[in-house]
Amino acid sequence: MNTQITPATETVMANALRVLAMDAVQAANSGHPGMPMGMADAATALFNRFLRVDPSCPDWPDRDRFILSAGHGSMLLYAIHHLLGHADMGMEELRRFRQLGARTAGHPEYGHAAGIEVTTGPLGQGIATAVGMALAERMQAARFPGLSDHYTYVIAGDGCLMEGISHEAIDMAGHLKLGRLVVLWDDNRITIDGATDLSTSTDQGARFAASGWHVQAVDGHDPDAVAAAIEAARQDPRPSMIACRTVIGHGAPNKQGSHDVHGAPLGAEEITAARVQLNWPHAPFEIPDTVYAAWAAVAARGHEARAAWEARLATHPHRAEFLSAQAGETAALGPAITAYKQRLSKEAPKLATRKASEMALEVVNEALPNTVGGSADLTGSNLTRTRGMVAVRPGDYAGRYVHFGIREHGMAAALNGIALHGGFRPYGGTFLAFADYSRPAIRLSALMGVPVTHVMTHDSIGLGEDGPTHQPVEHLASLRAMPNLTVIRPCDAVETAEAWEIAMTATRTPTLLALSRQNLPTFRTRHLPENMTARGAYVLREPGRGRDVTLIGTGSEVEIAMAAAELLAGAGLAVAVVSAPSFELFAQRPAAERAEVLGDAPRVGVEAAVRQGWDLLLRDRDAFVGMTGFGASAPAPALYEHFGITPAAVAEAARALL
Ligand SMILES: Cc1ncc(C[n+]2csc(CCOP(=O)(O)OP(=O)(O)O)c2C)c(N)n1
Ligand SMILES: [Mg+2]
Repeated sequence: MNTQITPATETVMANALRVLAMDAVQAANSGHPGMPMGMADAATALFNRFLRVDPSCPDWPDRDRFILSAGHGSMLLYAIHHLLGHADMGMEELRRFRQLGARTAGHPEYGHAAGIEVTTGPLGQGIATAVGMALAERMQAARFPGLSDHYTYVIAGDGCLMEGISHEAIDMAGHLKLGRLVVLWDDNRITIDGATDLSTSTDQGARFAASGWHVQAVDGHDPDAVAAAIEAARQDPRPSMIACRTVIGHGAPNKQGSHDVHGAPLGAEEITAARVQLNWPHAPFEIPDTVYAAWAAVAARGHEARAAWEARLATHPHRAEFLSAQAGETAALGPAITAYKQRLSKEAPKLATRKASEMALEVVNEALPNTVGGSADLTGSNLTRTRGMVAVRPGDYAGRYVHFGIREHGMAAALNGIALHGGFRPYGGTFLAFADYSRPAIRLSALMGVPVTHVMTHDSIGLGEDGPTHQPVEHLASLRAMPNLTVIRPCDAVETAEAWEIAMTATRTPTLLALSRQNLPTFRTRHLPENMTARGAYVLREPGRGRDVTLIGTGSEVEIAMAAAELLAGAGLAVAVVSAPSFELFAQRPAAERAEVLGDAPRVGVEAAVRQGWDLLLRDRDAFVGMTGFGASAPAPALYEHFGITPAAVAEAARALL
């Protein structure tokens, strides 16, 4: 940097963001110029006066987090990163906005470029993920005093605040008193269809205040006012919402203030007019050195903050534990799980896999000090809280168990935020039927490759009397359809332990455990040190000689397949039973192994769910015993009889194939 250059004023710094956004959208002939142009002043005040980030080390643990919840305004983030000097965000990337292979995807994508803290775009996800980040910050501060002292800043739009998930997030953050969470609301009163009064009359300030937030309202184009509000927000012990009254597309003289600037290029004529209005004589993608100098000063301040933090870390008494948690160290887990499996195989307990999950979690939480658990108000059903797990409370974050409340979607997003923050390995529970309530956040964890664990109990009609509202039927199929999500439905306590080992050692994949309410015998009575569940499917019962038929089950229906095998064996048939806890893991195995496990003989699949997705395991000529519609309210054994998911039915289906 040429130190002779007098850095530009904040207004000019903000105008650089505006111009880059409108020029990149124009070049791409697609994108959203309105939000970046409207929030450029507030974002500049935030970065210039507060945000501590270091582009030379974008992932240092104590950096402030900046979440662009209004992900359609991605050019705001890319322009900031470019001006801050991020090595991977050169001007070429801005020129290639929205093109194949560019880091500048339509919406910010975690992992595509440094400093993108979370993938956003589905409105409301960012603010809800930020709640998890702000919680993780406090939890880390409680464990490592002096090493965690950062803020989580969010820019959210009208859309983020209209989405239902925002209610769960705001409620949770207010209750937990996450005072280092600061939300700048882009109060431009415009969405795609037009003015917000077309569709909402909510007093957002009153809504946030009712949930225990500190609320302010400012002119979003007055940097001093925005800065003063941020300063007050930082001092207040409550989470803060600052309503920044802005004009969407500010700087485009003929289009600003209208929904026309939300998501379409301004057009050459309007861009020329905006350049005049903003007093910006420079060509597209040309930034004066004075502007770079001003933004470089922001980066330099962050660099200093990081150096000071590194010095604190170097002499911190818990440096090793901090780094181990940060690295997601899991070396202690393998031996602990193996020893536990050995005990299980010997004792062969008859347990619901949700109970087996609790027992496995005892081992996991003992071996891994950085796990954080929770449930959406179903702790006693999901069995997610192990002995000695202290609850996180408002203002006291030393615990490791979170009462997420009846907020499945907010919980799933917060789990993403805790994992993205770093230092923790989070899991959370609910009923499998309510996975749909969490689904958009599960999808984002899969898209981002964030290893959170979803503990989903009551995984079939086997839950019984609560009836079809609570009985998942299509959920396994729909979750298996999601790329990069490992769904595991273990059949007994040993597979459940193996499933937890897989979940807790995953690095780029979320895991969903589907667990039974009803008791199941232990089938894996011969101890195998290998994690067989990691194979996805394997032969549980050998046929003894050349197979006549292969029965394939998952979870609680492995018991049914095993009983059917005995019936058929009694009639002189050679029957193999394959346990298939995870279709995704099986699909990743070599073709030869898959062929050997499945064999050439006729196959019958059995699962108390719809058949969709079973084509990985079954051919057209094979049979399936399962569900074709919704369940019913009755004791579980009566339901299995009623829906014909029984050993006799499976044996009959097999005989019909022979
Ligand atoms: C969950 C979800 N629903 C719908 C959309 C499509 N969408 C993108 S931006 C937008 C309007 C958002 O309005 P606002 O947050 O006020 O943004 P502004 O127009 O002010 O930039 C909509 C409906 C989306 N991205 N995510
Ligand atoms: Mg808006």
